[in-house]
Parts: sequence; C-alpha cells; structure tokens
Amino acid sequence: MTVSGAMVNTVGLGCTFQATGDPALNGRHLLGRVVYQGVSESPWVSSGVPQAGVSMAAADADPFVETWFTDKPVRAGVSGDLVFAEDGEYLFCAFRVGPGERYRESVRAAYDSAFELVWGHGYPNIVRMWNLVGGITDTNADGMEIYQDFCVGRAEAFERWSARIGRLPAATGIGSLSGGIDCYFIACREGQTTFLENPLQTPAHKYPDQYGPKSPSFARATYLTPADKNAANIIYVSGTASIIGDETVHRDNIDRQVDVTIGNIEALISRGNLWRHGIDDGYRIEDLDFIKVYVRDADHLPSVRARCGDVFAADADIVYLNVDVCRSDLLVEIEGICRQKAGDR
Ligand code: 3EB
Repeated sequence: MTVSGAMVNTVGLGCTFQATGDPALNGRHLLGRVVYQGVSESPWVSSGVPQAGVSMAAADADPFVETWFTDKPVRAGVSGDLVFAEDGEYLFCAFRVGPGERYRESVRAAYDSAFELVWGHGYPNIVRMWNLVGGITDTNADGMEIYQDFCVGRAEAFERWSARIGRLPAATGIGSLSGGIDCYFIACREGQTTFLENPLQTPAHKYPDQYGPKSPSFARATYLTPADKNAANIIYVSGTASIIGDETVHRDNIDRQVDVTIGNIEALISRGNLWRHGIDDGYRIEDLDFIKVYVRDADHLPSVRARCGDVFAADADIVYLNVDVCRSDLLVEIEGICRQKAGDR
C-alpha cells in the first residue's frame, strides 16, 4: 500500500487515499468517506459526512480510507437506505444491499432508489460507481452465479430509467470479503461527462450471453469536463482486466494478465482513443493515480506489486486488495484516475 493523503485537486472534485482519518481540508469539504476494512457496515452520516465501511481488506491487511471532497459547501442527507451528500455540482451516494439468497430484486430496488435520488436532486449523470459483491463467483439459492444475478437486477434498473439516466457510467464490479453488496457512486449535473469505450475490448453491455443473461452495465471510463473551467479534466478508469474482445486471455499467467490489463488502460486513455470520442486530450500510464489493484490469489501479490511498481508513477497512490474477480479465470483487475496537468489546460 502506498497512500499519501495527498490532495492533487485544488478546485472541483477530488479524492484521497490515506491510512486513517481525514486529509487536511484547507477550506474544502468532505463529500463522502469509504473505509476499506475487514467488515461491511450499512452506510450512515457521520458528523455531516456520508460514510461507508466495506469488507475489502483481510484482517491481516492494512485498512485505508478513501475520501471524496469538493471546494463547495456540502449538504448531507439520508433517503431510505441511501446516504448522500451534494454540493450543487456533484453528489456522492452509498448504499448496502444486505446478504440474501438471490440479488436480482434487491439490487434492482436499490438502484431504483439511487436513480430516483439523483434524478430528484438534479444529478442525472452517474460518473463513477463501485459495486463490491460478496461471493461474486459463488452461486445463489437458484444455482445462478451471484455476479450474473447482480448484473440482471442492475440492468433492469438501468433499462427502466433509460430515458432519464441515459448513459452507463464507469464502474467497478469486484469481489468483497463478506456477504451482501456494497455500492457507492459519484453523480453530477448535466453536460460534463463523456463515456469512453476501449477499441481493444467489446463494450461490456454488448458481451455475448455466454457471460450471463444480462450484460454488465458499465462503460470503460468516464471523461469529466467540470463546469468550472478552472478545474482539471479527469478520466475515471473502470475496473480493467485481461480481456480482449470479450474473452479472458492468459488465464493461467498472472504476469501476462497484468501486462494485458495495463495495455488495455493505455489504449483507453491514449490520445487516439480520446480523439475517437471527440476529445482533444491524452494520457499515459504514468498519469494514472488513485490506483486500486485487485488480486485474486495472495501468492500473486509480490509479482503484481513488482510489475505495478515499475509501470506506475513513483508518487502514485496505489492500494492492493486480495479479493475475487468476477470471472473465475481473471486473476487481476486494475482501476485508477487520470487528471489533466495544470500546464495542459
Ligand atoms: C470486465 O471487463 C471485467 O460489472 O461493473 C470491470 C468493471 C468488470 C466493472 C461491473 C465488471 C464491472 O468485464 C469486470
């Protein structure tokens, strides 16, 4: 784990990773706090800040805190099982779907409530979403894989809201260490988001049905152009794995899976791919920060750390999490955030 607590953004939306506690805010305001720890807790509002505890770090691993902050005053609230905070431009929301025999209905209902919240409060664009799924490759009471069960409920909610919540956000769908599903997301006002696909990968919402009855509802990344022109443009890179087209490649080779995953991220954030999406900008792998590296097998951690240490910037914040990945042949998944450098604006 390399977590500095550094806040790179001075304007707009930003995040930090740190071992414990909150960053020095210097006039900024916390929008949400997610504690990566041993147990999951239903989110609550703690001294005016929405907080979730997610079971992502084994008892012998280091916990860490991910905070989201903004330069504008924040108002927090509770709506049913959802906790949220908004600043007039961004909304953070967290909820937990408790353990159950099956998830389709409960996930659909929870996503429905989340969409109702963002629509009602005027933040109809979901920018980036995390779905931390307990027993992700186990089967539910009907013999269906829990990830596929989750994907059905999520897809049904997106379908029901398609006229209003029109686009699929960047997301992560990954295993967690206890039952139930922990979700949190950032949403924003109209007109700031471009959702990116990867030329090397089939869009997840178009995966063939061999992977499940409903395809996963997410985009490969979100390019955010803040309304405040003093704020940097940002790319939120979804959980990315060793998938080319729709197929897992190098199923038994961790080093090659890491290399394919990094290659996928490079292609996604490249000038060429952004150009394809009508954006005049471009990033390199050294620009990736706030990186989460999910590794299925603890034995692979040393080699994955070594490879990531070579590839990512020396001052990038990186956390390694030993959890299951959504396909049993995927050994690793990587996500992060690229932020435009001040000089490039
Ligand atoms: C993949 O590319 C790997 O279901 O929200 C990555 C990111 C993955 C998000 C999700 C799943 C999700 O299909 C898995």
